Amino acid sequence: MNRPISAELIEEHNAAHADILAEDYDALARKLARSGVDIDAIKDRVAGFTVAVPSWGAGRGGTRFAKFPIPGEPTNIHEKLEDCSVINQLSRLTPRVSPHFPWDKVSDYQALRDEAAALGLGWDAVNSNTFQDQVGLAHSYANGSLAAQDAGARAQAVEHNIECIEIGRQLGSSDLTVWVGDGTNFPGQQDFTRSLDRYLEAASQIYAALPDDWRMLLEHKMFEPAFYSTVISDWGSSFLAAQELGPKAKCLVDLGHHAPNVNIEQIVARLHRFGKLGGFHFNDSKYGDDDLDSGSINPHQLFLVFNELAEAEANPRGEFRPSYMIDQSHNVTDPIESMLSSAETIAQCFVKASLVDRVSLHDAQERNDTMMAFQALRRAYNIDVAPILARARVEAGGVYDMLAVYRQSRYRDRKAQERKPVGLGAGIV
Ligand code: PSV
Ligand code: MN
Ligand code: MN
Repeated sequence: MNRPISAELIEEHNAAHADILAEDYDALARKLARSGVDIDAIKDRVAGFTVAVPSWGAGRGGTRFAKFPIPGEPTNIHEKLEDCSVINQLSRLTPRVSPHFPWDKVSDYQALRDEAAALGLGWDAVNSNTFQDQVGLAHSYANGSLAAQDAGARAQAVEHNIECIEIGRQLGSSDLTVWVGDGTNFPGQQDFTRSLDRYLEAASQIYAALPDDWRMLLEHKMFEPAFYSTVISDWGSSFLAAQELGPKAKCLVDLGHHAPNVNIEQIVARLHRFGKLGGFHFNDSKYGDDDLDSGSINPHQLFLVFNELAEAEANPRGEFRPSYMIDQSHNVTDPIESMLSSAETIAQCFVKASLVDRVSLHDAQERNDTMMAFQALRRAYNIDVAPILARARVEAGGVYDMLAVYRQSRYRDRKAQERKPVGLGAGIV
């Protein structure tokens, strides 16, 4: 296997921190044992937890005002894969990459699949892009894609999604994520009902092309690029569309795609209740679709989302198979560092949710003992689970302190020598 970070560096680092880790892990084991929790069982649960990374997240993002390239930034899917393999090598949490087309287009997808496998990576959901015009397209998406009035634009968008499914088959994916920016900027610009009709008709053609074991994940977003109305603006629209399309259509929740203060954890419970919870794009936000690092603003919300997921897993209604992915934009950090940090934060919330004493929680709920129900969540949230994650990571071949080893490896500096500079204004997203 082709591993970008030196095995000796990792071994030395882990050996130097073995005693500290053992001390912290044993102390936490004793604390958890007092509540009847076996730390090794929790650690084994973490070993099965993974979250995908987006190929576009490996590049420096930007805002609509500017993009500031960094030396050593990846310039194509091959370099993005290499960066993603660093994240997985150090964290052992991110073994799959989610590609985006046409950004990640190549001529030979079997070769790309092999290239990823050699780096220890597989493929997650395939993402289509009908929110930008590309050179050579016959129809513009300026007035929408799947919901456009222009039948040519709709047909082109359908065809692109079907091509993404075909690429995904070659890569070994089994989900297609569809996010469209279709919507309006002025009252009266489009008829709300007729634009949804057009979306549903076009989406059903994509749905019809899905292989039996595939899912179509519908990603809603409240606003941007449309600022007055968006066709699939919220979980209600997403749910209704998924219901109309059929059982293989599910809803994808991007944490940043809601109005401020919306109760996202309740949305998770609702979607699960009706068998439509398809997956997540993890990120954080303060104002809108900010794409900030997961848990950087509201880690408690992320914990509450995972608490609902733990409840859902314990009470599956049909299938429980949510896909987890990071979807962030890194404007002021090295994307590898941000995704390492986010993957750990996401896994931390997963572990904390696993530590909730559900018997006490449910008992308090039954007795209407609000304070004790809240304390059942609070006790788990307050536990520092870092030693569990570090032990699971090291046992899987990852590293104790991911950021320290990443910096010591001087990976980015080495890439800055090897890779051609990304021009100003060039954007991955
Ligand atoms: C646009 O809001 C967006 O950030 C969505 O979250 C998609 O998942 C992503 O771009 C990639 O298309
Ligand atoms: Mn997203
Ligand atoms: Mn977004």
